[in-house]
Amino acid sequence: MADMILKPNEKLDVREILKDLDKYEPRRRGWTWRKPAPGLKMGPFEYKDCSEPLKNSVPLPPAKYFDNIDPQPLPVITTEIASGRFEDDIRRMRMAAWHGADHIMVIRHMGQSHIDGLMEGTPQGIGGVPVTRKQVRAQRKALDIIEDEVGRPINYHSYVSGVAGPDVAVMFAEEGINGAHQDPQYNVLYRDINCVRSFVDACESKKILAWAGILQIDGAHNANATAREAWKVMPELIVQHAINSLFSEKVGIKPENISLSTVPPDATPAPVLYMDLPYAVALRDFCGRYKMRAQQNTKYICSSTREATVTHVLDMLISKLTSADIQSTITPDEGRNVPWHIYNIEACDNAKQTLVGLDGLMDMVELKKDGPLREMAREIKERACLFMEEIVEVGGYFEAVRQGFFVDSAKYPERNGDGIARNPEGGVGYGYIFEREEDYMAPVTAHYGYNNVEQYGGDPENPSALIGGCTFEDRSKIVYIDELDEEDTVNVRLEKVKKYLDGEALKPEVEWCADGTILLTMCIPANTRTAEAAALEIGKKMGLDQCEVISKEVLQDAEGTRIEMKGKVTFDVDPTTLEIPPEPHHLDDATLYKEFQDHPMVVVCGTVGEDEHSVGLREIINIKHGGIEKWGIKVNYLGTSVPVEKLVDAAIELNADAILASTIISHDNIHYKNMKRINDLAVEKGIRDKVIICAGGTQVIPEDARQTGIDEGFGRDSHGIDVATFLAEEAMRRRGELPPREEK
Ligand code: Z97
Repeated sequence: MADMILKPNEKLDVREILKDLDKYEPRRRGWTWRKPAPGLKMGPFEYKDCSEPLKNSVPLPPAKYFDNIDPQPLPVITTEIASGRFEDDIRRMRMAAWHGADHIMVIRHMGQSHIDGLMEGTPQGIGGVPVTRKQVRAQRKALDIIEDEVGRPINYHSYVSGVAGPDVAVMFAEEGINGAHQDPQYNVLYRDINCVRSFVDACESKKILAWAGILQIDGAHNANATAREAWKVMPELIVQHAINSLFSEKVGIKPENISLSTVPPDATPAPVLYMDLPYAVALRDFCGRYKMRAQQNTKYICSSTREATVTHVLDMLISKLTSADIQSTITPDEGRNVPWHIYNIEACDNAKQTLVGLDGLMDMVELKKDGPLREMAREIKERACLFMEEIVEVGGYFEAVRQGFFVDSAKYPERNGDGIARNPEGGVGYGYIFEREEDYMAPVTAHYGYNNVEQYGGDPENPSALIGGCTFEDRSKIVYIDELDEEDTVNVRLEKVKKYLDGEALKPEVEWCADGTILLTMCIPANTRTAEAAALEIGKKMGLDQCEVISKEVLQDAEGTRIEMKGKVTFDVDPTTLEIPPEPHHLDDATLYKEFQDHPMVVVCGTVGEDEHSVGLREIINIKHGGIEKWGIKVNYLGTSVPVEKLVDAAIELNADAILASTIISHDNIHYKNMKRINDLAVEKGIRDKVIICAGGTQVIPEDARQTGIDEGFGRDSHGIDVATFLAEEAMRRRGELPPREEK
């Protein structure tokens, strides 16, 4: 169905995705893992536990030193997207896929759990996207195209929770969704949806997830994110994981399609590894037959991207030590509520960098079989068992919920009495559970429990045959509703930003096309309150709209504050008026090394005339900042205030291949006069054909320098690589290996 083929240098046009969406059919069902590639060789390296590489991707920044290789770690990498507009999220998905994400979670619009049916159309959301058939279909279709582009299947994911859980599950199965959160405990504890209703609905939902091969992720991480003293919830987290996993298995989901949403419960300054590693080990001891989807700690995340990144990396060390199957990436969005493109991408890169950096670790280290790790893990498991036993003792889960067992801030078996208590005879949806009639019959596939098809001459193995197949077998029965609200639709929104989509105007964006938001980082030498006010004033003076400080970090109470501030630009940029300078022409390192090895080059250089400046020339020649000696050029530095005659004589004496004259002083055009003099002297002394002559300095204009007769001039912002490239190419030209330059 994906007949659209993306070109890497062309934008993905969401309007194309929306065409014929009513006819779209998903190309597969179920979850896809990465393909392991043990012993993978890429560039100069060999990897122990990476997966098959991508066809198209953006490698990590240092890859430029290693043949641009982009090894992909073994765990699936999740990115969570929550901008509120699905059409903009699609472009973000493409960026994320290029940075290695193959599990795209769309976060639901705030409070969708309480909507008691399927939503239709494409309304705009807050805190996430309203999940609808059209939105899901458009994103799955876009991902088909994106996965073809990057060369690896991408899993698409959202939530089967809330009052309409089973309806959503059916829609997800129909639309080829690959992963979903499903955990009735989430409904009960965080959304006050009736317990019995939530568990009954979960049976139906899980049965459907099982049929569709959807990977199920639970909701236990929410206990950590909600608890007042979250480092104490480890036993409860295990209990919650266990309840949902075993329940799911009993309903029919295969253990390999059950994934736990694990989270290291602490954050530094707690000694996180010492506390969280035993927890991770304990969880695997009990739930080892399920998959582990590791999420970084979100309870304690703050607005510092640096802090969030370190937490993420420490948490990923635990993922590595305990072999997580999926690595989620959230990073600072959750901490400062800026769900921006760049943070999804940064987080994917953080995961890739960390996990590839830790490649092969477990071949060299192992977790100790005794000592504090195992003792602490054992203690956590004992507490979890006691917790579970007490649930049974009081009469079961519903009674335990009534008594507020969950999300209590004490370390079990202590209790502070501040847990979330719910009434099994109350909550949203209470009173809407009806026993099935004797002759109840639902001719549908993947139905939970009593279905009674025999009474109607049907086959219990294939109940929907009675009606010639349900929507799972016969897609023509799916009712596709395009839009309900005329105003709040994707078409209206796209029309508003048409000139930006069509490339007629440019505006910065962080989450929505042409939202105009930019981020400024500044250090204000004042305390935080003054610094914040000053930052806002700076934003106003810069002409920005809606400035808001999103992060403040004290450098020192009196000396300074680091501020990150967002604001909106109020203008467009016309791309046709942009002056885009040509890309600097540089030879690569390998070519330069080879050139100067095969054809050794000797250079004499100095600052000429009566000019004592030396810094510029030093930068051009010294290896420290990439000067020309780096590639093997032999440099003879004559010093400052060198008479031009001396430079030319030295070139003769040392049999040099090139002269480099540095010149800063420019009154009376002395710099060009000196260049002309060097050229004339070289001609007079008969070496002009042999030597390449270059001159550089802040006032040098290359064209004017060439007019003096020398070969090249280098102005402001020139570096060793510019000079080395020129010397190499000029030498090649003189040997006849390159055509002569066109203009002189
Ligand atoms: C994660 N960062 O990666 P509504 N069901 C479950 C959930 O956890 C959630 C919903 C439903 C986290 C995601 C958001 N989680 C954080 C188990 C939300 C959302 O908002 O109640 O409509 O559904 O898992």
